[in-house]
Amino acid sequence: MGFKKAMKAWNGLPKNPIDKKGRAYEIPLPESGRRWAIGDIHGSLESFLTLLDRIELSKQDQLFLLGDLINRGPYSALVMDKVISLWEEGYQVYPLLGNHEEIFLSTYHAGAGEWKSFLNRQCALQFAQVSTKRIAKYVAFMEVLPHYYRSGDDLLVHAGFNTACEKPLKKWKSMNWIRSFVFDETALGAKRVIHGHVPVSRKTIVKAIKTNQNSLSLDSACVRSQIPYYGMLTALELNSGQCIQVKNCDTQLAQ
Ligand SMILES: [Mn+2]
Repeated sequence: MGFKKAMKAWNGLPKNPIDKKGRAYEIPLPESGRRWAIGDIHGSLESFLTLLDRIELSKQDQLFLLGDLINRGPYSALVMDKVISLWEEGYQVYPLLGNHEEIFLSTYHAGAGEWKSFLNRQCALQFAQVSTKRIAKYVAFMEVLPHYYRSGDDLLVHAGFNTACEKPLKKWKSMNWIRSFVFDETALGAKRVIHGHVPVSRKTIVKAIKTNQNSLSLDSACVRSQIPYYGMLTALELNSGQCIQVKNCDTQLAQ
């Protein structure tokens, strides 16, 4: 079976998406495992691998990745390979589409000229070094990624929800791009929103968890290690509130 077909048949996602086009899924709570969410990885492979070690991920656990797996950091292609292999090995991995995956897909489909200029960009260097077959695999993978997951009382999304409009759960574009939003339990039908996209310091994240904030960014700007209190990759366990953060440990510098 080709990769694209395999992705479509992947049984890790429930058969009935919330949205008929597969842009949103309800993920049943795990029977015994934990629910980890990790913020924007942005091509920081070594930090991601270190964090996976630290949380001791098991196949009983669920792992939500909040989007922006790629660009900026040095190892975008290898991060894609790692996430896909976790998925193929049977880990319960639930990645989201971020605005950087959205840009990757739209550029790929925009034609050879656009794609070539993307590959010339500093942030996409690693994609220029891999085969077109591997790129096609990333495209197939990204194309099935949803805009949000519902898990118990939590919503997981890359950027947030536009609660200023009437149906925030149908404003797909905002979910990838919004910079700030007002949490609204009634409009969202959830008690908490876990998102990335908006960089916050490690202290802000820890404080937000401690004070039970109902909207929470886990993007601790992993590739911005030159800024004090940034340059971390964050994992949050959604049931217990346990938060594990690792410092960026890439052996190559961010682009
Ligand atoms: Mn983003």
